[in-house]
Amino acid sequence: MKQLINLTNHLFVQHQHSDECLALNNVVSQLMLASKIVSREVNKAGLVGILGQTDKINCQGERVQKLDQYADNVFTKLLSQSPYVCAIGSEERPEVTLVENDQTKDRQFIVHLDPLDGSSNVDVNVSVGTNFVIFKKKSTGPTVEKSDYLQPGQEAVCAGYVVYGSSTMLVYSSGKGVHGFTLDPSLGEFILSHPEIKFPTQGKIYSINESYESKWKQTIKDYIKEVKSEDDVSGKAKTARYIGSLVADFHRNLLKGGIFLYPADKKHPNGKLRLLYEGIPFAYLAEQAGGEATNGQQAVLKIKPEKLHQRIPFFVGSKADMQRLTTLLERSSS
Ligand code: P6P
Repeated sequence: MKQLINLTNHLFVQHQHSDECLALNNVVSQLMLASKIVSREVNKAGLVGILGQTDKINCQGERVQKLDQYADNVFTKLLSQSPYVCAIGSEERPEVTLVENDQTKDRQFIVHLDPLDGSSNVDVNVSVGTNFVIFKKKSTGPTVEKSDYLQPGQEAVCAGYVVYGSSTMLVYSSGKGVHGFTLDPSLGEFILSHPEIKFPTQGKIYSINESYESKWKQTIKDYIKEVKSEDDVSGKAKTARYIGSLVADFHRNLLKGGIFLYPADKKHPNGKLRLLYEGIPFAYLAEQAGGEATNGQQAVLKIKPEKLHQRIPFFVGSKADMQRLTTLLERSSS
């Protein structure tokens, strides 16, 4: 029989069965269970009247999709049931959800997540996903401090995403490389299908919403013009791929090579994407896979978050492509 490695066992083996790994494994198991439940609903959304929008506007000022709300409830509830989670930050909630009880000494992990990234695409059957990052509580007291849930990405102990697409895949890293697991619905297990994923050092793809071109800084205009020509670092013009779902755009570029750009512009002066649960998960994976991620000035993983829903300009991709963009951005700022 072909070797079957599930995510639970993979995490154990990666961390030599350490005690901390037992606790982390429990948190990841809750994330897996929640993602299986969300996957089931996403895959039959058109049949159960869960498509479309609610009458709510979330703390981002965005219309809440029915599946956004559903996914947020499932992930928050299941993470709160872990004896090791003390706080949950969600795109759908203005404040952090504190999981208080009298055994807070065991509650050592904070989880930030976007329960359903790209959800506006669900109604048209485009892949969506769940992005997450896990931090370890640093303060020693019984309560969760702001410094515990506003840590830079370089302090993360685990990060990843689930992409609900032609198959449901969970891609994660706990600091020892990037590994992809495909959900086998007949087993209800995430089985290792993409071990040791590496970002190709340069890519044939560039991803950006070109409808905003008139709002970009000149450097971004110059870079996008360059990648469309033989002046690209690869010596060949890149092809455009942009689906409007970060998790889907990132997953494709991670496997095939390329660069994703969401710059600041006149409409989004600080960028659109959120640092804690969009920037950091993908930046953590990108660096673990040999790629890079910046906000245009510094590595995303070095940014100290000031607010839960802080937005950043976001650039992530293959090393050679990111280094070329960084050179142009540094030159324009000097
Ligand atoms: P735009 C989805 O709403 C999202 O947060 C990301 O998943 C996606 O990359 C981005 O916004 C798309 O934004 O402005 O191009 O529609």
